[in-house]
Amino acid sequence: MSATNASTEKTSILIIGTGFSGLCMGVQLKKAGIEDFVLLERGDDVGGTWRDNHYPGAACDVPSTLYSFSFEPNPEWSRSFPTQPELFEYQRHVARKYGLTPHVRLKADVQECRYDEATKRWTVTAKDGRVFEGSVVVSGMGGLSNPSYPNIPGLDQFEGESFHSATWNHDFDLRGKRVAVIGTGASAIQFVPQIVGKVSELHYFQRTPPWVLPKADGPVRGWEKSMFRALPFTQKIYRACVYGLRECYVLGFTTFPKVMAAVEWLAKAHIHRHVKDPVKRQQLTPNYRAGCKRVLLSNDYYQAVARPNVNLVTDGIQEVRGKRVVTKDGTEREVDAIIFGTGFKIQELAPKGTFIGTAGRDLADVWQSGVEAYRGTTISGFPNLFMMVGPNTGVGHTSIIYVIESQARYVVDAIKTMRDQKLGSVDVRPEVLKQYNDKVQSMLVGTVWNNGGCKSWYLSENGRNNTLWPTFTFRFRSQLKSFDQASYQVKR
Ligand code: N01
Repeated sequence: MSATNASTEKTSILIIGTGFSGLCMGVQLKKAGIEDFVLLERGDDVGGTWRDNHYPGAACDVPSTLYSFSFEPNPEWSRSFPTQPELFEYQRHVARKYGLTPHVRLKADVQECRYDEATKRWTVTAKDGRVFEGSVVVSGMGGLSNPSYPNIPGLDQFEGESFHSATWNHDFDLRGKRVAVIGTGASAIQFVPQIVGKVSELHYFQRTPPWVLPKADGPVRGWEKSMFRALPFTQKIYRACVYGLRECYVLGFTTFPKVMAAVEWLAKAHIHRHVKDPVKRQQLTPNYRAGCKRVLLSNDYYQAVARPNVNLVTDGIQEVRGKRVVTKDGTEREVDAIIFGTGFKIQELAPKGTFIGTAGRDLADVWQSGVEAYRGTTISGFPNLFMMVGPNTGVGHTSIIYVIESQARYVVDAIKTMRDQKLGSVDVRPEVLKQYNDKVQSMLVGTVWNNGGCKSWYLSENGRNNTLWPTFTFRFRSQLKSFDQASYQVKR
């Protein structure tokens, strides 16, 4: 049943999210001459993850020249690795320059997308009651949109201030406060060095230490910017070199995991150089193969943890009592604030009730038996739904924007095919979906992500890797070169 009513906004293509995925889709549709689309954004500005994650020190660990759209090179990047404010501004610039702003509906927090088999259209309902209707839905919600909180008894009754890295409370003055930080992932290693000099005590709760390498970061020099401005091809060449070099890492992750021993050696030297306390050194040294979890980059992390006001706690947290965090060994630590660097609900690409396909099936239920999509983009039983950065599209070594651009090209080609051939719906064949995923899973066997001796969010609870792309990203791009209609059941 469609929830269509008089105030329903009708269009052809509904894009959910205005992060890099949504923006890229919008630009590519415009370039293809398609104007009848709407971008639904739950926030009050475009930008997605890079709008929301404004914690101190937020930056990207992929070089700026690669972490940007190929069609919109930016000669003005101030650093080799872009910071959050610059990335957010870049996204706003893209929205303005490519005329996407009139297509954006802000504060449209999507609650449900429901497919109607009779009309072959999707009805999308926002939490504030607004209704949108279109024949195609492109989900650019991404996996890093919903913060994940640890399940610790008593946490909801904590008597101090608490917030997540993705919902940072800048009004809370950390100066002189006793602070607990839970989590030691990509976000925490960026904000801990920023706050350690302000707080009086930092109790840093580490479950698994990450491998951290030095970051080859620094300001982009004036002459480099001038060169990129005057001779844009030089930035393209630079980007291609960065891309090519990073693709070589894939060999270490997939084919020769022993090569990762060199990464471990470098990371251990990094610890040795900045951490003099032998106990902390040992606590900070991982016991799994580098690459099993995302390898992190920082030039100030170990110096921060080495400071005397940092108490690195490796005992698990048992409960929170009043203002105290109690660990399993019975130690109680009183704190004024808890900051969560505990990541995102990455396995929740389709929260229950969000995508209802043919025969009223909920994608969350369909995915109970395994999160999978064809070419990371389409799912049987969910016609005309395209998922950006879907299952097995994640990358740990290069820019996700490369993946996003590859998918956008495929989706635009699918939409053009539907229009040219007057197709009402395209639904990937179940046998094609299965065959594809069997292949992807077989390629992941033996990789450092599946066998590196760690427990990471790359793997689901049953140990299946439905997060990462298993090989070179140019192979991903090549399979998404054009829409392969024969893999789909089509209805006119
Ligand atoms: O989250 P994470 P993040 N009790 O999932 C710990 C991207 N990113 O927000 O390792 C105690 O990496 C958890 O411990 P363990 C990037 O893709 C990109 O830092 O599971 N601890 C871990 O230490 C990244 O991967 C950039 O044992 C708990 C931490 O919390 C993704 O965002 C920059 C716990 C979570 O680490 C997420 O990064 C920043 C519990 N119950 C982020 N639950 C770029 O530069 C979790 N932890 C592109």
